[in-house]
Amino acid sequence: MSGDPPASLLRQFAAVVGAAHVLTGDAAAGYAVDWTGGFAGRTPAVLRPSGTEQVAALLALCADAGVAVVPQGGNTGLAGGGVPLHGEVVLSLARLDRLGPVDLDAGQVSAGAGVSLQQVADADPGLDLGVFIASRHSATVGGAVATNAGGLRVLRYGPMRAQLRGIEAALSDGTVLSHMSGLVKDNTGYDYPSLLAGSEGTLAVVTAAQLQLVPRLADPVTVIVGADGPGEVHALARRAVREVRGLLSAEFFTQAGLDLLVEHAGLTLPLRPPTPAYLLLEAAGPGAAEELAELAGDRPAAVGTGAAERARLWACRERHPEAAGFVGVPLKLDVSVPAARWVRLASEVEGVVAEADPGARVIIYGHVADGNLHVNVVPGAGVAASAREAGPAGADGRHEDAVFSFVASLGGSISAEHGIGALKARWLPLVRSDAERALFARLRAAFDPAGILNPYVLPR
Ligand code: 2HG
Ligand code: ZN
Repeated sequence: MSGDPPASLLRQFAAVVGAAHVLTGDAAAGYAVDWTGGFAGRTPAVLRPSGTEQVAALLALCADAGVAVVPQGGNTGLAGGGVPLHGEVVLSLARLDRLGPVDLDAGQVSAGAGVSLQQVADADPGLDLGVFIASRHSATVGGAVATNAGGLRVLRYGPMRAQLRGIEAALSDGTVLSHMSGLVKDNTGYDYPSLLAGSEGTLAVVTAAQLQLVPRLADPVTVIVGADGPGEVHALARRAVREVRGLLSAEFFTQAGLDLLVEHAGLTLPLRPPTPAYLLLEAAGPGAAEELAELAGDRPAAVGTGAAERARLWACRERHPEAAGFVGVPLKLDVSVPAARWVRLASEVEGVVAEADPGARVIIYGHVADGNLHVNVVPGAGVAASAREAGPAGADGRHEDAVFSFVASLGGSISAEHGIGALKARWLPLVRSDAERALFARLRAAFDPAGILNPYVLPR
């Protein structure tokens, strides 16, 4: 169907969720833009179901009417996959907020799609969620599964997919799939929970997940070590992975990002004098402090043990996603390469962007032990002006062309964590073959024959 859904369909939606939970006009506007301001669309209606059956019923109505749907969780995504850029109906999962009792035998909990990651982490004082991301207070279970969120502890616990022990989801024809058994070992057929992780709302709508929790670690130690550049950061991180037994995080950032945060967000420098690059390491357990100190050697370092001091150090890294936003609307490119090529990526990417747009500002940071680099680009003045009209996240594609081609030449991925979304669909052929994309399309047709689920995310 083209155009907005007719009033009769809106009435049918209201009959499922109640009129108060079909938002239109100004009440819907906040759901049509992401927090960076880089993705702004419009939606004729936001639907706010309170349970899985309602989700399924709404999807069936949309499928019958041929109305496209964008599922939305905490709206903290960074690739535009949760924003109605083509006038889709928004299906907000925020009210699916039931957090089950913790199963202490299994160390697991079931959580509705709308439960925040922080609520899962707080479910039991002795347990924690292995996925730890800066947006954890707003980001929700459904969105984190759908995008296979990564974050700051992937080197230790893996991404969201690795925490999944079961899933409940609704297909676009109104079928509810539920496999929430929590079994660690379960070879009874296709692992579709794993397939839904990272599917970006294109196969089914995740309504709940059974999540494995991890032991809560007492007294982590955080260290920021100063380094002369990506080469030293990478060498130190590689040693840390081998030598620091309780390592949880190995994060990279540079003075360029820090300068913006000091100027605009009131952060204080972790080290004086400043150094060109930084490695933040966090570890817990016996010997953590000694092993981190040994690793830092006589390099400049700041150590945090108490909560306040650790938070101060972490802010230097965790607030980096905001840094480029102080000088413009950033393109958020999120790439990874094989470990041995990370130093080339981190050292050369700025030059690669400059060739495409000499006026661009580039801020890099990321998860060095995962081969992951976040490249935040604020296009140069001339480019930015045309950008706003040109579409989501600005610019005309030259920055993506440059960075993604470089990454592909290094054998890397154009999305390490955030997904393909609306931002990167056209560059997927750089990293996925015709045969792979044809398989994606067949999977998609099998799950969503009506073609209504996030139709503009990942090419069909
Ligand atoms: C992070 O690692 C997130 O901080 C966000 O993945 C990265 O905003 C970004 O580009
Ligand atoms: Zn990240």
